Amino acid sequence: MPFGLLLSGLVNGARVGPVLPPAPDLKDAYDVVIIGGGGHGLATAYYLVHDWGISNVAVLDKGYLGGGNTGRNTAIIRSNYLTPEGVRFYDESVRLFQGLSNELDFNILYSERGHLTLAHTDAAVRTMRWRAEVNKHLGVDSELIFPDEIGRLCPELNLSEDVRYPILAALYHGPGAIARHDAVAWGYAAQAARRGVHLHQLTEVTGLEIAGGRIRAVLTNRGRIGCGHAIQAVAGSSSLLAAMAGFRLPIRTVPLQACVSQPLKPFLDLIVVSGSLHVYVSQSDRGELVMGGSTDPYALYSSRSTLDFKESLMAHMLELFPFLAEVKVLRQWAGMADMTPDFAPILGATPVANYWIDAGWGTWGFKATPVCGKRMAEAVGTGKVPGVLAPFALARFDDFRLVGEKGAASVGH
Ligand code: FAD
Ligand code: PYC
Repeated sequence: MPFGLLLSGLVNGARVGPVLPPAPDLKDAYDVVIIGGGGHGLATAYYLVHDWGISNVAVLDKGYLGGGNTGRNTAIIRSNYLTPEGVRFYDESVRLFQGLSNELDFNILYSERGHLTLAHTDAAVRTMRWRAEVNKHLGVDSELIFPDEIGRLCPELNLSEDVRYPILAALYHGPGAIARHDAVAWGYAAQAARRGVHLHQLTEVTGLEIAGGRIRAVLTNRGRIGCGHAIQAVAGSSSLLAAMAGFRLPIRTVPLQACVSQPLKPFLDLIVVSGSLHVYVSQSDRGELVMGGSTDPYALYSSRSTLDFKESLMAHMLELFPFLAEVKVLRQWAGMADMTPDFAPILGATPVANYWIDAGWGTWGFKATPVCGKRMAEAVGTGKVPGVLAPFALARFDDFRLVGEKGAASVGH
């Protein structure tokens, strides 16, 4: 229980939630400049000061804090990945998430639901079994279950064999959870600011000053800011920032859309995912169904939403939950997903000294917010990339050491 929340329940007039201090004056230079005020940038700022005592830090965002993919995702948190590298990494993040309301003294509405990934083909059953075995080997709670057990866990699912893609089995992952995504950004922002980090919104990085192979300054719409280190954590804009730094990323930016229904009486405890039907859905505390599907099939730097997405997602939703036919979609939106070829992130050092990267988050990076923040801060604080980040180095694309996670993506492609 976050202490602040308890206090606000017991003491009349007690302040609730994070209040950000007014933006301080922009300094000429900082020890560390973080480009991107999404969850990843803000978490890194928090752990830099909390774990390493580095407080001369600025977070710059061209828009508002949490206004990128952090405020646009479907907030699914899980560690049931396919590769040992991925499982270890996301498991650390789930553990950090479990204690985050207390750590940030702010209720992020963390809600452990259980996560069901449906398999409709023999190939999918094989991949789910594979994931279950890797997960169990690393101490992560996952198992392959079959229609009887699926029906007990989620009686609302259409388990008929007389449909286009009958459900053959599922990967069940008990620790699967959701959280209030904005609260994660606000909680990290407030705690970082309280410890002296400068948060500058409406501050766009337009260029980078590099000399002698090392980052010296970031150039912004508000002028030049010198820095000892810079970290780019800009998700959909990752390739644009890397181009300013003079290197290329194996990333395509594509839109990913989502929507919510009107509020319904609670009926869905679990998070349900079908990669084959391109559906993931959970029910929020407000009763809305939070739903998403596959990425748009073309590269685009745009966050517009389309009728085509809504129509195809609803068709697939109704295959799984036919009784929802009369339910209305309340609102729809999109984010920009920075997709890598192996569906794993790009973390750590870059060809430019003291210029660090946190990118390649595609459709899967919200759940990694705490572990990225903590371990990227450690990399900057110690000058050494921690072991849990090492497999995700940019250099893996030169060395043919990919971390193939496509089989663990919730989103069909
Ligand atoms: P963002 O939150 O995008 O922050 C980057 C920030 O950088 C932005 O605020 C932007 O304004 C700023 N910026 C960009 N360029 C500049 C510049 N030049 N100067 C200054 N600032 C700049 N992941 C999951 O784990 N589970 C899910 O269920 C899930 N569902 C998703 C559903 C949708 C519809 C989408 C779009 C994504 C989903 N994701 C999910 C992915 C997840 O949202 C992202 O991977 C994650 O939020 C990335 O966080 P971030 O902090 O790196 O980036
Ligand atoms: O990574 O679990 C995930 C996810 C779900 C929806 C989008 N991404």
